[in-house]
Amino acid sequence: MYNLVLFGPPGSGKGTQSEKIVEHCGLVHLSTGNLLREEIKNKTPLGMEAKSFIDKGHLVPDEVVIGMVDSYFDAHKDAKGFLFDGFPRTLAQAKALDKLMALKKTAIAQVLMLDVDQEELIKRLVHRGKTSGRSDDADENIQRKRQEVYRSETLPVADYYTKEKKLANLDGMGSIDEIFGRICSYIDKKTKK
Ligand code: B4P
Repeated sequence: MYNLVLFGPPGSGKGTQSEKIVEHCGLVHLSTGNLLREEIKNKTPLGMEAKSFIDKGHLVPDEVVIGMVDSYFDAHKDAKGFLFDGFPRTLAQAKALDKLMALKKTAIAQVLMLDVDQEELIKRLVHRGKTSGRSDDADENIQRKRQEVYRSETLPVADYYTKEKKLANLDGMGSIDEIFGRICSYIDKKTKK
C-alpha cells in the first residue's frame, strides 16, 4: 500500500492537485473537506454539527473527523493506497491516523507540503469565493481566521512528520500543471526506489 498525505494551508491547492494525483497513481482520494461538505449537503446530524464550526473558520472536532475517516477506510478495504487531502489537520488526528494505519499493517509513506505565499492564498480563496457557493469562502474574515487556525493548530503536524523524516516541501506557486509536474517527479522518484 502506498499512502500519501497532501499538506498545506487553506487554498494551497490540495483539492485541485489531489484530483490529478489519484488519477496518476490509482489511489483512493480521502478529502475530509469533501466528506464534510457531503454530510452538510445531506443535512445529516454530523453535517449540521460540522457546519457550525466550518462557517466560523474553525476546525471540526477531532472525534467527528476521525470517526468519519475510520468509516471511509472500512468502505474501501481493497484500496491499493490512499491520498489524504486536508487530513490530518491536528496532532491528535496525525496520531490517530498512525494508529489506523498500523491496524491495517501499513504506514504513511510521504507527506508533501505545498508552499504558497500568504497573499496568493487569499487571492485564490477570494476568487474561489465568487464561484464555489461554499459558505466558508464567502467572507474574507473567515478566510483569515482559517489561515490563523492553520498556523496554530495544523502547522505543528508538519513538525511531527519532519521528526519522522517523512515531510517534503514542494513549491506550490505557478500554474496547476507546473505544480502537478513537480509532484509527479517527486512521487515517481520515491516509488521507483
Ligand atoms: P478543505 O476542503 O480541505 O479546504 P481548503 O483547505 O480550502 O482547500 P484546498 O487547499 O484543497 O484548496 P483548493 O485546491 O480548493 O477544508 C474546508 C473546511 O473543512 C476547513 O476549513 C475545516 O473547517 C473543515 N475540515 C476539513 N478537514 C478537516 C479536518 N481534518 N479536521 C477538522 N476540520 C476539517 O484551491 C483553492 C483555490 O485556488 C481553488 O479555487 C483553485 O481553483 C485555486 N487554485 C488551485 N491551484 C491554483 C494555482 N496553481 N493557481 C491559481 N489558482 C489555483
